[in-house]
Amino acid sequence: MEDQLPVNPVRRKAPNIMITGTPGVGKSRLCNQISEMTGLQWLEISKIAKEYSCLEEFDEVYQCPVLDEDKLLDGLEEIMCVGGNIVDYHSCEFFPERWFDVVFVLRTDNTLLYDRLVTRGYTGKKLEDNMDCEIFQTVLEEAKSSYKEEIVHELHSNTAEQLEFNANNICLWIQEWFDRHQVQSVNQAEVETHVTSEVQMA
Ligand code: DAT
Repeated sequence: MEDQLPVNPVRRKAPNIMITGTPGVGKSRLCNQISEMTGLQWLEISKIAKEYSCLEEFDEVYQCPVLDEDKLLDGLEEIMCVGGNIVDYHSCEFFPERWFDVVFVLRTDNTLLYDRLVTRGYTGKKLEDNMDCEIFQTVLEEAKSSYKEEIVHELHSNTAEQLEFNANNICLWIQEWFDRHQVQSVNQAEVETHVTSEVQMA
């Protein structure tokens, strides 16, 4: 019998994780924490788009620049193939499905989110649209229709305790990924590289 090709030939050195949700739900806080705990790379898409000139003209209605998605995706392809990235963005449907091992959608209660967005300086249509986005769970629906349902997880992000709980659970998920794929975690690999170079120097 002929050898069969593996169903998923993609071999990453570490998982790629998507953290998404309406602005203000706590993506940056969570990504920062997970990145510090695991050594995985936090990709803040809004910042990267700005730094690498992936923004087109300013949208006056939505009070934000329009993203050049193709340019951004081309620029990210290589590092996403290597793996070990935590992608942080308020939308997820335009990324290639094959990039991600798991997708977490953060959710925040309306009154809390309203206060966070007002504190951030959001007003008028921008505030209203973002509140509607959370109320109608737009990002969750988008994630469910863009990725396999079994890899999409909804997480509550209302309190500091929930932030800790989510960070710890995602770190556990990452460790299990390494165990399943029988590769070292990024931190372990870093420690060993350091030790090896010291040994070679001696
Ligand atoms: P995002 O990156 O989704 O826009 P953020 O991480 O900047 O959100 O957080 C927005 C604000 O809410 C910020 O002042 C920190 C606070 N915050 C985030 N997650 C929280 C949580 N789980 N509990 C309490 N406050 C939180």
